[in-house]
Parts: sequence; structure tokens; C-alpha cells
Amino acid sequence: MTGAGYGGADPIAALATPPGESALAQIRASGENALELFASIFSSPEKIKKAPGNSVVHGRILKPVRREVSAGPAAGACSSGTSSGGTEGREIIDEVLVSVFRAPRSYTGEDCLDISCHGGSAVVKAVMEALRETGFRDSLPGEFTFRAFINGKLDLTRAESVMELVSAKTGAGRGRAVNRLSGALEVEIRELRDLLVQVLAGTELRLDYSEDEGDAGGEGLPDRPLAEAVLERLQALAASYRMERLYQEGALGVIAGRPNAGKSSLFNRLVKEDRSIVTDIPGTTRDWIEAWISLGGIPLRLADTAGLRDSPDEVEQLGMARSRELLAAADLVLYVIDGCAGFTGEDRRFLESLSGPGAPPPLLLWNKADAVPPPAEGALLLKPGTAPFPLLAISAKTGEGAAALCAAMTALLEDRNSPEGGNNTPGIASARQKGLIDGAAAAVEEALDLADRGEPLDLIAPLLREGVNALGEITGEVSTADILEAVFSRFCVGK
Ligand SMILES: Nc1nc2c(ncn2[C@@H]2O[C@H](COP(=O)(O)OP(=O)(O)OP(=O)(O)O)[C@@H](O)[C@H]2O)c(=O)[nH]1
Ligand SMILES: [Mg+2]
Repeated sequence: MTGAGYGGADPIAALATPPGESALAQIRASGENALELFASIFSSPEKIKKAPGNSVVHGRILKPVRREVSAGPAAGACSSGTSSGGTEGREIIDEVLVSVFRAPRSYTGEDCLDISCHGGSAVVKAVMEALRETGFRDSLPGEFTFRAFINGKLDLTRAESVMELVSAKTGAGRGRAVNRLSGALEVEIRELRDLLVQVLAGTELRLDYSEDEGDAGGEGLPDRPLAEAVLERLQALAASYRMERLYQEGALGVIAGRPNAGKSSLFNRLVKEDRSIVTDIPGTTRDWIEAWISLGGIPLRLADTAGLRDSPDEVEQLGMARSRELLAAADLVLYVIDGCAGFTGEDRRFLESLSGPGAPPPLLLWNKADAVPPPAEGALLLKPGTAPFPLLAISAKTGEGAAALCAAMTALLEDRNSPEGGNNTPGIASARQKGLIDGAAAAVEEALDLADRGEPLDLIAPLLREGVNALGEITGEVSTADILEAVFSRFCVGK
């Protein structure tokens, strides 16, 4: 049941906060004898040993005894040792607050400690060394959450959401991950699995009965409407994946256009900072520059690029090659037209070259609307015989149209990623979950298809079982060491 390296209940410890200088740092420890081991390096061992679960103890961490063999009392030695544990005269490492949790009422389900010590690498290093000397080992990535899973505190969907929560870039992404952590996805998957088990049970029963009767049971699928309902809900879950990825990982937005169109000015306005150099010299931006922004909760990696034009300048050409690479990977293209120069033949050519198969249609922006208003039609005819392309009037200089632009960008990303017709199912956010849901849906679909064609139930039952197993794998009811290791090794240490 356990992956190589993971497993067991031996005492583990890890820094749970980022390394570096800070007011406080948090070190987590968990496992068999965690409280007794920690007590041996604590100024008031009995307080730790007797502490009830969910309580906080104040005291000092001391150098482990083994290191004190011949050394006399060091500067800062503990002079007020308590009744037992041999704490007198030992060097103090730090003054700490220790949160004590007792099994099974802890994150991991084991005896657990959260040590809040002073921040800074020297303190953390010394505390971790003391913990190692008393018998804790450094935890593997995600090992605390792995133990929570093994001890039945979390299913796999919730365990994965812990990592999603840690890496959420915006409030909306965090909200979606918390929804999964609270078990919304787990409940949906378990429900679907139960329903599919019901269909399978009905099928096997009919199969047994037909075998007794001497036929192979080719008379349609028992509980067919149930199987259809399961398939529909599985498809809705699969469709939620793109939207969840969008909120979790974000999208790439690229600002492109001719030199001097105002791309860098727009970039600075959207990132709300003077990041990119703005001058009236065409060809100012050579190398692209990027920043993350939040678009109504969608994390957007926004890139300002070198202006596109026919130029013999080698450096500019290299810059434009990079612009094109970014454009090829973009989820959203903001094409900026210089209102003062008007829509030029060069703009038309670049826009045509951007509209390859699969490329997202760009948002066309008429910039410098403060100086020159956009064409009265509010649209541009890019190709004769095609529908005019809508224009959004903006001024990177005054901010006019910026709010409408952000709303249009958000709507475009949501439209492109939302499931058709929308749905209210809890979303799935990991590729692992998506693969298993697709597998389960394909199996149920094939089962229905075979039933339609009057195929015998003994061909259909294994497909239903495949679906049941795939759903069990999502929550971790069916799991192998490899799956668990793949899930938990992606976590950060201390989680
Ligand atoms: N009136 C007006 N001027 C603008 C506006 N946006 C940009 N400009 C001016 O246009 C000039 C070029 O602006 P940039 O933002 O550097 O243009 P760019 O597209 O990044 O240019 P390159 O980096 O050379 O490709 C600067 O003088 C800006 O002040 C606008 O909305 N209105
Ligand atoms: Mg620029």
C-alpha cells in the first residue's frame, strides 16, 4: 500500500514555512513517540508528555544530551531546569511555542507537534539538528499528507487539493481548491461509484440467472437509465477540467502590435506598475517582459513584446522572433493598433499571420483613443467577404477602456474554457483525476454501446467493473504504491 520511501509511522520532521529570515518559522513533527522524543530536548519535558491534544506549551528547546558529554554550561545555558529529564545546564537553542496534537485527532492522525520557533536559518538549522539527534528523520515531500491519507483523514482528492491550495495564485483558485478540500469532489465521486456498483450488481445478478437458464443474457442492460445518468455526470466532471486548470494554473496573455502602438504603456497599466520602458522611439522594447496579474481571479501571465515590423536590424529581428514564439503559445492575444497611425497594411499582414488554425482570435484594441477616436463602425474589416472584426477603444495613457478590456479578457478565457451549457458539478483539477474520469466514462459508454447492439452481459460486466475501479482510484479506495508515490512526491516538504 505504500510507495518506496513513504510509509511507516517513524518520527518525521520538516520546516513547513519558507526558508530564510522571518519573524517566526514553523517546524512540524509527527510519528510514533513524537511527543516523548521531543520532550527529551524540551525544557519542561513533563509538560509536553502530559499536554492534552490541541494545546499549546511554552518552553525552550535544548541541545540533545549526547552533545553535552564534556562541555560545561555554555553561554545562555538553561539554569532553571525542571523536575525531570536532566535539562539543567544544557544549552538553549530557542524559546518556542509548541502546539501538541494527539492521535487520532491531528492532521496526520498520529501524535503531532507544530513547533513555532524564531525565524532565520541558524535557529531552524539548530532545531532541525536537535530533532534529528533525538530520532526524527527529515520528511519526504508530502509525507505528512500521505500519512493523513493512510490514516483515513483525507481521501486522495482532498490530499491533492492540499497541494492545489498551497499553489493557488488567486483568491478564486484558492476558493475552488478549498471546495475540493472540504470534500465536494470526493462526495460526487463516491456517489457515482456507488451508482455504478449498483448497475454492476444488477448486471452480474442477471448474468448468474441467465447462466442458470442457459443463455448469455443479451437482453439489454439492467438499470440502464442509472448507467446513462452516471455517464452524463462523468462527462460533466471531465468538462470541468479546463476551467479548473485555468483558475489553478492560469493562462498566457501576449500583447502584440506594431512598434510605438502603445504595447508597453498598456502592459504597465494592466500590471499597475511602471515595469516596461515607454518612449516615442519605435522599437523600444527588444526583449519581452512578463508579469502575473489576476483577471477576476484567473491568474494571467501577461507578456509585453517587441513591436512587429519589417526591420533589417538584427537585434530587433531576434526580439520579433521571440514575440512570435510567445504568440504561438498564447491563450489570449491583445493586438494593439496605434490609433494615431491608423490601421495599416502591416497590421493587416501581421493579423493574418496570427490567425492560423487553432490560434485564438485576438482582441483588437484601438489604442490612443484619447488622441484619435476609433472608426465610427467600431469594427474593422480584416478580409473582404468576412464579418467585420469588433474593435475595443482604449487609451493606455488615460486608462479609458481598461476596465472593459479586462472584462472582455476574462469573458473570453471563461468562454473558451467553460463546459458547453455550463455545469454546477464540483470541478476536477488534476491530470490524474481527469485521466481516470475519462477512463470510467469511456468504459460506461462502451458498456451502453454493447448493450445497444445486444451483446451478451458477460462482455459488458467487465467494462462496468473497469469504471468502478477507475472511480475507486480517484479517491484512493483502490490504490497501488506507484499511484500514491506519484501523487505525493509532487508535494512540497513539510506538507
Ligand atoms: N496619446 C496617447 N499616447 C500613447 C498612448 N499609449 C502610448 N502612447 C505613447 O506612444 C508612444 C509609444 O508607447 P510605447 O508604450 O512605448 O509603445 P510600444 O508599442 O511599446 O512600442 P515599442 O516597444 O517600440 O514596440 C509613447 O510616446 C507613449 O507615451 C495613449 O493611449 N495615448
Ligand atoms: Mg514597448
